[in-house]
Amino acid sequence: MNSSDKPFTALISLYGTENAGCRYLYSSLSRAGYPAHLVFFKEWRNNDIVPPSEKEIRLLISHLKSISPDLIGIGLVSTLFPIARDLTIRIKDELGIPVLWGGIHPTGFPVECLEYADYICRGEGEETLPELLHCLEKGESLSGIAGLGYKEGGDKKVNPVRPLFQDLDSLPLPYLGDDNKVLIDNERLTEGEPIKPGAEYRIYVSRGCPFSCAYCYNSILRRMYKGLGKYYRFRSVENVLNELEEAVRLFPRLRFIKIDDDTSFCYGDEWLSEFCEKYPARVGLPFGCLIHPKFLSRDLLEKLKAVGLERIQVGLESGSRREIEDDYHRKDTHVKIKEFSEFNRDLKIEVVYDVIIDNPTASEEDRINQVEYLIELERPFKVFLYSLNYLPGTELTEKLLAEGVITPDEVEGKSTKSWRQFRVDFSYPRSAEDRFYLALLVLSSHPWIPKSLLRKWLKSRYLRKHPWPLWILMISSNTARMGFVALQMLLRGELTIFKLRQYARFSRMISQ
Ligand code: B12
Ligand code: SF4
Repeated sequence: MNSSDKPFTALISLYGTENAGCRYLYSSLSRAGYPAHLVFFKEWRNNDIVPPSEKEIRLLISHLKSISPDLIGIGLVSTLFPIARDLTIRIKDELGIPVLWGGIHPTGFPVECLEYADYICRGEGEETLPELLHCLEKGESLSGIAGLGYKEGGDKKVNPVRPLFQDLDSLPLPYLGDDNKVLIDNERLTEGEPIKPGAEYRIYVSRGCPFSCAYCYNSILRRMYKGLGKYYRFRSVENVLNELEEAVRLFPRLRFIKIDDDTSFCYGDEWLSEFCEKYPARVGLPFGCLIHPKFLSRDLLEKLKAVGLERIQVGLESGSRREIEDDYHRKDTHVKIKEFSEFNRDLKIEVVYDVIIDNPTASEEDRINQVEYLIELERPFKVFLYSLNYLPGTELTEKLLAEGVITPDEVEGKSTKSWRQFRVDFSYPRSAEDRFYLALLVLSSHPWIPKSLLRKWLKSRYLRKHPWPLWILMISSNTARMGFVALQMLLRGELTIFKLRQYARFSRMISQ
C-alpha cells in the first residue's frame, strides 16, 4: 500500500470515529511528505465501551500486515488505557512494529506509558510526529524532538514539552477524504471516511480553554504548558469556513454543524462580525455550540441566532454554590445562567444544561440546592447529566486522592467506570436516595410539571426513601421526550444510523 520510500505510518483511533486529532496528524504527515493510513478501531458507544473481540483484533492485525507500516501511532484518552495497553502488546508481539502513543493520557503520564509504547508524544502532534519520522529515517538522535518520549538502553527519556502552536491557521486542515481510511467495528472492516454517513460535523475553532475547572483535562494542560505560549488560541474565520466548505462538499448528508470547542464564541467582536457576515452564504447550515456561562450575553446570542444558531450546551455542572466553587473551581456562573434563562424566553434558543452528579463530597444540602436551582430556571430546557468520573491528573482527582475520599483504583485508567457510566443512564445501580435526587433533576426540566409540585416532592421524606413513583414518572416522561427528540431529528434529517449506534439503546436510556 505504501509506494513511496518514505517511512509509512498507520494511525489508530481508538473508539472514536469523530477523532479530529488523527485527521490533523494525517494532514501534517502528508504536508511533510510522509504517507499515512487511518484505522478507526471501533466506534464509541455511550455507556457501552467493551473491549474488542478476538475477531476484531485479528482483523486489525491482518489489515496492518497487509499495509505494512513502519510505525504505528495510537491515540488514547485515559479511560481507554487498558485497551491501548493490551492492543499494543498484541501488535508488538505479532508484528514487531514500533508503537507511538499520543493523546491526553500519554501527555499526562509519559513515563508510565513508555512501559508499553516505544515512543510517546506529549501534547500537539503535528510537528512532533514528522520530526520523529525524519530522525528515524536519517538515523538521527531523538533527544532534540520537543514533546517526544522514547527509550534508550533501559532508560525512559522524556524531552521538554513543545511550545504551543500560536498560529493555528498555519496547520493543515484535517483530512476528510475517503482514501486510506478504514473502520473496524462489529467484526467487520469497512473502507472510507466513517463519518461521511453522519448528519453532524464537529469542528474545533480553538485549542485550550480560558478556564481551568478542577475536574477537567485543561487543569492538567495549563500547568504543563506554563511559559510555553498563549494557552487559549483560535483560528481565523476564513480558516474555519474553508474547513466547513470542505465538509459540506464531501459529506452529502450533512445537516448540522457542531462547534465543539470547550467554550465557543469568546473570540472577540471582530471575529464575531466577520463570522456572522460570511457564514450564511458560505456554509449556511444550522449550528450548535458549547458556551461557558460567562459568555451568555443577549447580544451575542441574538447575532448568532440570526445566522443559524439553534442549540447551545451550557455547563451548569451544579446548582450548589459550594460544589461549583470549592470542588469544581467555577466561579460566578449561577447568576449568568439565571439571567440567560430569563432572556431566552424571547430568544427561544434550544438549551441543554450539563450537570454533574455522583460527587462523593456532595452533602445533602448540596443535593437539595442542585435540584432547587434547576427548578428556578425558566423552562423549557434539557439536562444532560454526567456521572463524575475521576480522570487521572486533574486537580479534583488529585485532591480527592490526597484526602483519602477515593482510592487509586477508582481513577480512570485503572477503573473503567466511564465505560458504563458517562452520560447518566437509568440502568446504573443507585441507592434509593440517589434515585430520588436523580428523578427530581430530570423532572425539573419538564415544563408540564408545576414547580410547586416539584418543591413539595423535594421535601417529601416518604419519596426520599421510596422514590419509585418519581422514578416511574421520570422514565415515562423521559421516554416521551426521547421519542419527541428522535422525531424532530428524523424530520430535520439528523437521525442517522451513526447517531443511533452511539446513543440509542432502550435499556441504557439517558437523561434528557
Ligand atoms: C470530541 C470529543 C469526543 C467525541 C469524539 C472522541 C474521539 N476521540 O474521537 C466523543 C463524543 C466520541 C468522545 C467520547 C469520549 N470522550 Co471525549 N472529547 C472530545 C473533545 C471535546 C475533543 C477532542 C478533539 O477532537 N480535540 C481536537 C484535537 C485536534 O485535539 P486532540 O484530540 O487532543 O489531538 C491532538 C493531540 O492530543 C495529539 N494526539 C492525539 N492523538 C494522537 C495520536 C498520536 C499517535 C500522536 C503522535 C499524537 C496524538 O495530536 C493531536 C493534534 O495536535 C475532548 C476535549 C478536547 N477539547 O480535546 C474530549 C475528551 C478527549 N474526552 C474525554 C472523555 C473522558 C471521553 C470519553 C472517555 C467519555 C466516555 N466515558 O464515554 C469518551 C472516550 C472515547 C474516545 N475514543 O476518545 C476527555 C478525556 C480525558 C482523559 N483524561 O481521559 C476529554 C479531554 C474531555 C475532558 N473535558 O476531560 N469525546
Ligand atoms: S470551561 Fe469546560 S473545557 Fe474549560 S476548563 Fe472548564 S470544564 Fe474544562
